Amino acid sequence: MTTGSTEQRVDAAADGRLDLSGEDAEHLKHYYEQMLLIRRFEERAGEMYTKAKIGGYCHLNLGEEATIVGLMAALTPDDYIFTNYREHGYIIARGVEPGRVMAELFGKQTGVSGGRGGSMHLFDIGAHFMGGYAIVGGQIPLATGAAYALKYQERPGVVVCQMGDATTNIGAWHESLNLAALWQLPIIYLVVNNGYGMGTTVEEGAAEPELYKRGCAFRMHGERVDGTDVLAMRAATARLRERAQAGEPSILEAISFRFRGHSVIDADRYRDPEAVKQGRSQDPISMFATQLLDAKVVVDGWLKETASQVEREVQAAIAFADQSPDPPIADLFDFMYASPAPNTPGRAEAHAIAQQAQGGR
Ligand SMILES: Cc1ncc(C[n+]2csc(CCOP(=O)(O)OP(=O)(O)O)c2C)c(N)n1
Ligand SMILES: [Mg+2]
Repeated sequence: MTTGSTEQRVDAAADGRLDLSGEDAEHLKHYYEQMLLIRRFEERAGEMYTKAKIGGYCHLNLGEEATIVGLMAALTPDDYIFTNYREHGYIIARGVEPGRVMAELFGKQTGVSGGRGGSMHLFDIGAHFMGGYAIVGGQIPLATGAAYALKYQERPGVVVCQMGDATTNIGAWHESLNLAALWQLPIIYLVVNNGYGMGTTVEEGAAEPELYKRGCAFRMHGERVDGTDVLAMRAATARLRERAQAGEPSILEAISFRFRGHSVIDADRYRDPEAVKQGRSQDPISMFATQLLDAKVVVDGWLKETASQVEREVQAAIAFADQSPDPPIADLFDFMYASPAPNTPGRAEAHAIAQQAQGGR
């Protein structure tokens, strides 16, 4: 049931021999803008972390822009998305304002999760963006349950459950795939293979390192796609989305490259600098720019203008986050439980606790 046929597409894209005839120029330009927006957003997020504007953990999508934008281009508003903690780009490409995302990273009240989640817990119900999970594999049973709900309630749409390569070694992955296949759920398991789970390579961690084949125990279809090629990614997602709608869940393995360390504080000493240089040279954004120029979809001036417009947009997102208020102390214990629990401190106690923490000031 698994297929290796997509490996041919990887080669074709790597050669840059992509056929753009029949493509809508406005769509192509939009993909480029979105990828650049994610790139600049992430670069600036890394910078804001070093300025201590962002606390906690922070993982960037640098190098994964084409995977994200290609994925979103093939989804509809009915679809639901669950991701791991490396998710800033996904929620932006899903249409949520970058300012609300940056504000969440800053822990501000105007953030998508009210400043309570931070980098790893982005959420927006209107966009059907269901998070942002810090526990490796935590999203997989939930996404599978959501796919079950869609089917049970006879609602339209499919679920995309994104994760990293190393996450396919977690027990919840195998349990969830079993049920998804058994119950013919409308779900795509997107595995972003960036070669590493922190400092451990795929080959060191997975007995079957060709991850798209790992569904064979459940007779689940799997495909591998070049995650640096936005159009190949869009096509693969569209194909597997159709299958999902017909009750055939699948695995989509996107081969990708992590431009920096695992998180913003990882010095990345375990990777060969030459391999990193080589990986970065396959930059999905500049490769797409070359394709657009070659096909005369855009001219140099448009690329420059787009670059400045994106800079401005990210700068505005930072300004918005900076100027936004912190969440009020009185709300500190809100949303801890879905319904009132006797041991939940109230607003007065929240104030007292906060004052005590601040040394009685
Ligand atoms: C259950 C659990 N175990 C360990 C960790 C620590 N941890 C955080 S990210 C990570 C690696 C995951 O790698 P991968 O799935 O390839 O995703 P990537 O970070 O490469 O996108 C680990 C082990 C965790 N967060 N949760
Ligand atoms: Mg990984």
